[in-house]
Amino acid sequence: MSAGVLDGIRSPADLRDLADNELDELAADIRRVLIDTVAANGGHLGSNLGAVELTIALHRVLDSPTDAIVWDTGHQAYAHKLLTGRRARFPTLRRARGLTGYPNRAESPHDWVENSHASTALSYAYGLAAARRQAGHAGRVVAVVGDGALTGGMAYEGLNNIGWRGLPVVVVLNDNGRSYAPTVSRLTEALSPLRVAGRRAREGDAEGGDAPPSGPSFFAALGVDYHGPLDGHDVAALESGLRDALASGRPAVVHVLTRKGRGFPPAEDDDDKCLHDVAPFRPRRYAPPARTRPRYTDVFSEALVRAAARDPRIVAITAAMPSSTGLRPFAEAFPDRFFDVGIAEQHAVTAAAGMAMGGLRPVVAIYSSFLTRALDQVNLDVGLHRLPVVLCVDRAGITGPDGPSHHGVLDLALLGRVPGMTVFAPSSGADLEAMLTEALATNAPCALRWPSGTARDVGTGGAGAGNGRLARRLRAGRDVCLVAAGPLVEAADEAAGLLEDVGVSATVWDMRLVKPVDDQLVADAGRHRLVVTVEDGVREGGAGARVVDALGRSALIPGGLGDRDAAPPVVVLGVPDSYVAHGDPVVIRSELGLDGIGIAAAARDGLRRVDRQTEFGDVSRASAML
Ligand SMILES: Cc1ncc(C[n+]2csc(CCOP(=O)(O)OP(=O)(O)O)c2C)c(N)n1
Repeated sequence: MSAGVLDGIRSPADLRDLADNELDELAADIRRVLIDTVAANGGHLGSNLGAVELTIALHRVLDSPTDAIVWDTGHQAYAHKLLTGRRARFPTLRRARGLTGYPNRAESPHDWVENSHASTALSYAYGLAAARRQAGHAGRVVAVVGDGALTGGMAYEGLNNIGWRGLPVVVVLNDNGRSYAPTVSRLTEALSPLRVAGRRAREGDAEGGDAPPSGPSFFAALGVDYHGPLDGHDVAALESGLRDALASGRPAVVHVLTRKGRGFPPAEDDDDKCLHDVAPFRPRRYAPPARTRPRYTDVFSEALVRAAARDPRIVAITAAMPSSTGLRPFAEAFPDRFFDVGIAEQHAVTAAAGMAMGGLRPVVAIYSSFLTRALDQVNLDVGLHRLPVVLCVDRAGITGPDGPSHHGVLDLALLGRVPGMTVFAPSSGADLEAMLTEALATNAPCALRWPSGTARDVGTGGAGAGNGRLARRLRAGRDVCLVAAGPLVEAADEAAGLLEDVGVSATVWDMRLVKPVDDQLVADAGRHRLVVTVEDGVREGGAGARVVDALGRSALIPGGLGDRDAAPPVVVLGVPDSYVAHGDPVVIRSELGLDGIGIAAAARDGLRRVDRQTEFGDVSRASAML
């Protein structure tokens, strides 16, 4: 796919000599490449289409990378990639070993930050500007933040500090009125009264109230100048506004109005999320992916609505992701019991604690990767107070093309550290509903975590699902005990089949609860020559580590291990202690040995080593984690 003016841009310096008509052509070229590439690979579409002119203007005014551009979240930096020497590799976007979906320091010196969690850019910019001031470095620092990301507490913490120290950071506020859904913010409403009037009229003025205080005075009070609002699709206007702000040498906000999805009608018209992020599609005729089988998210969505119809105390909270977390049907059925709090996970969790204190039964629907930001709140505000908050953790495990910051691999290890927290890991849709019912009936903190994708179907009538707080034995064998959590139960069952083919008899347990571990499971695992645990989270401190601990403790109880006098060795399979790159989740799991073949191979290898130990030494010496 060739793209006229864009193909001539090797670095930002090539942008400076373009005539006005060429700039228009360049913007059109970029949009074409964005649509075609995201259609092929999936990715962030609406946000990138809206930031094309802004990116061109930034790179014409600034001298990157001497001047630092820090993209908040980084999901909107595709045009930045195209203009900073990555045009040729762009078709590999989000593919294994290809370009990443966010800025990435290994890819380019123009990229500073690669964490892709929202609301951090102002803090990075503050730090960079402080370091540059100390070093006498003349490079300027610009943070580009969306109105959505500006709802996160860290953004305000950074802004407060930038103003207080008078650091010459320019904060470009890319205001398209949306996070995924319309942004929950009186501040950006105050800055964009016209846009807000339109939205309120469309929505029947659902959340009215007095006129909010004026935005510029808010910034002035913090010691930050305000420039704008500027038309975010007019390169000349943007350049002039940016130059003014940079020339002042003062902390400044440059307020830019953009349209999310600009130039692609299906994105502009998508009320749900302006095609913020999409799976691959046919570029000429966009259609949402057809789903035949329900995902875990869909099962949760329906189960929660059913539970809420029975219990009026149930309320649901999202941190700016109502549709992606499956809360849209709840919001429609119970608008007064639904809370979008903005991109503010910490606030979401503590707000849930407050609601539970007030007698409600809050459910926080959140992605695994974003929950970890609120761990202190989970530990102290929910855990210490023993409050009945239910954390419903989606996109757990290896998620795939979004890379290291989006894999949900820490939740089991971290949630397990919170005293009094029950942690459920459903391995099927039916079990998810059973666990949600159990969690909502528990007068203490609970978490359920599940992966993205289709829910395993174990039939109707509950025959294939577990109940209460019991683990479930799927197969009874003699040689090795496979203990699996959540989605890896299916892989463990497959491994047992492969082992049977080579004459190894395997037991398979579905843990169901990662915390507390069911005593029956521990007692049964203890009678095998080898235990292999499997989870799609970090090996260290996760579900497997809990099984090791439980086996070790039961070995100290007389008769705790039946007729064995030492706990069997345990192989703990999971995600290693490193950041896992982006790629196809099925391939990543297989590379990590977390599929049927990998589990079977680990079990055979473990058994061989145990047998060698038994032959040449004391079997009890094998009782460590292999
Ligand atoms: C801490 C955190 N929570 C949630 C997300 C998921 N997320 C990615 S982009 C986004 C919306 C961002 O809105 P905005 O900053 O206005 O950028 P836009 O896409 O509208 O340009 C959200 C909620 C995230 N990246 N980080």
